[in-house]
Amino acid sequence: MRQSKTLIPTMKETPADAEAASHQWLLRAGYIRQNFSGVYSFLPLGKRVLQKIEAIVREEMDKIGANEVLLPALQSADLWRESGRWDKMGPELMRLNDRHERDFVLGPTHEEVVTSIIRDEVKSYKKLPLTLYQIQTKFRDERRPRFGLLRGREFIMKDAYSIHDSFESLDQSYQDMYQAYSRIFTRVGLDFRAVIADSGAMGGKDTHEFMALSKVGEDTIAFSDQSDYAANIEMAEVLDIYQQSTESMLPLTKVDTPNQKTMKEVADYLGHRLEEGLKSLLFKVDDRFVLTITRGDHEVNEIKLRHFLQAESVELATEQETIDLLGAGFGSLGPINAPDQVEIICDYAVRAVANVTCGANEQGVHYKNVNPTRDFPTATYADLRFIQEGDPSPDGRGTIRFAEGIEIGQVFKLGKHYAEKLGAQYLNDQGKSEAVIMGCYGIGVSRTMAAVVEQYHDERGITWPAQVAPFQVHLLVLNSKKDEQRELGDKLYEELSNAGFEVLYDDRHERAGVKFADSDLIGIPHRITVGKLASEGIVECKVRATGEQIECHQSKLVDYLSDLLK
Ligand code: 9G3
Repeated sequence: MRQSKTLIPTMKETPADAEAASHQWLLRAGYIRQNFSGVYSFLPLGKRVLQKIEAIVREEMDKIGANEVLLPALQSADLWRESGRWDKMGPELMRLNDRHERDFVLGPTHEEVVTSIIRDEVKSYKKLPLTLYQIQTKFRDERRPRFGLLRGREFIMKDAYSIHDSFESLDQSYQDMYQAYSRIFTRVGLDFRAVIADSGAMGGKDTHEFMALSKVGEDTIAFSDQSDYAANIEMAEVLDIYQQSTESMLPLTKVDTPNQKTMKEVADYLGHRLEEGLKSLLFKVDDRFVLTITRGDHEVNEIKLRHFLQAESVELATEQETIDLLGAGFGSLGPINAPDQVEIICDYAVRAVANVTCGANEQGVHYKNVNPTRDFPTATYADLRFIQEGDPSPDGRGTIRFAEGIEIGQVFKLGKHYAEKLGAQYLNDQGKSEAVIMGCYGIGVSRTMAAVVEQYHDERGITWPAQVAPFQVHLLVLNSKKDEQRELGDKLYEELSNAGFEVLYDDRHERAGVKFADSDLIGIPHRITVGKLASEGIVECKVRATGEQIECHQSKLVDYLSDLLK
């Protein structure tokens, strides 16, 4: 491609509202442009990178027997009414009407569409297992689109759906997809982890998220420093291996703690460490109230609470509900003499403490010398707290560390959820009608492109790994007014292209400084510069990522590049 004939609008300055590195560089290097909040255009270089990533995805999907399809972005609301998600989803679901005032959605995902196709076209176990995938635009009306392609309102996803007549068959596809995802993200050049995750509203039990490590990631990963254990912090399990206190139990005593609201204030007022106090939070879980008790230095993990209670919804009770039920506000809650209808659930760490403090369910009054097994013996115990750095890894090997990650992929075991909702039945080998079993698997393709830039850039611009770079070679002629330079440039452009290299040719009438700066921004792995030594047939070859450069005679160029790129 000749730069004089394409569109690569580089920018000298960093756009003010671009915080994430990938957002800044993709804008400055002319890969994308924002149309409006959360919606982007991919310009020629951006489109080429997308195609490289999509090609790797397609190769790996086809290798595991997935069949590519293209499903409509425009989906009938009727399907979403059948699945129950028309009412369940909030403002994130893009809805619209056609000229006949019929309801539609712009697809944020395609479980309903796929299940409706299977319902109509797959009636026998002989057709199973079957995996379909597409690479297609998705629409989600994010409340706060941010970080450019990392969280857009219109983005490109590869979404796959596997259909089975048994859970063993689903497990096989899940493993196949899991391995294919590992190959894809490795080939794309990302430093990533597959982490145990929460299936959220999707139902089903097993799910893993693929996380590209990056400071700008919105997810926190808990991983072991001595094994391959890794989990989204929402799911990371905490072992019940606490040292039981040997203190003898002291008599329960009430103490006044006027105007002490937070755990810290109470601990300081009563002169004890944070972990020598108990934190009580009242939750509304589906239609009942639950009081959770954790050590003062731990945080309740609501996802774990929801899983433990197998509940649909978990939310903190309002202060008014708390006062009405327990007789005190947030700062003075406790498990002692709580009303019988309030279920008390403690994190495992609570069972090991002795002579601690907790609220007395009277405003500004606390208990001290609280001993859980004596003072609230009916409590149940569970793994309720968020894991913390330094905790032992749940697999018993190593210690937990945290890292930020960008979720670039997710694999789910859906089970029969959608088939039952939409009536996708098949006849099994006994002639009995059964609901199909499904798995679903997503990769954020445009988000992956941004994740690569997050991991591959320096202070001058992008440093693409060769396998997803928009071109392999950036050919610069420094002074196109000089015949010998322009002629050698044209000759090399033709020669390298004929040799099968993807070449971006900077044939513009621009100063050398502009060309070098743009080349650093754009980040193509290998730069060939035709300059003063053109008359001797000598060009400069520079590796963008490392800065190393050599002079090379034009006759050796194809071999030099072949060694580097093939
Ligand atoms: C919606 C809206 C947003 C959503 C969903 C539905 C996320 C929704 C989860 C999934 C699950 C898998 C297939 C590919 C892999 C991920 N955000 N999810 O279902 F209506 Cl507005 O999309 N789908």
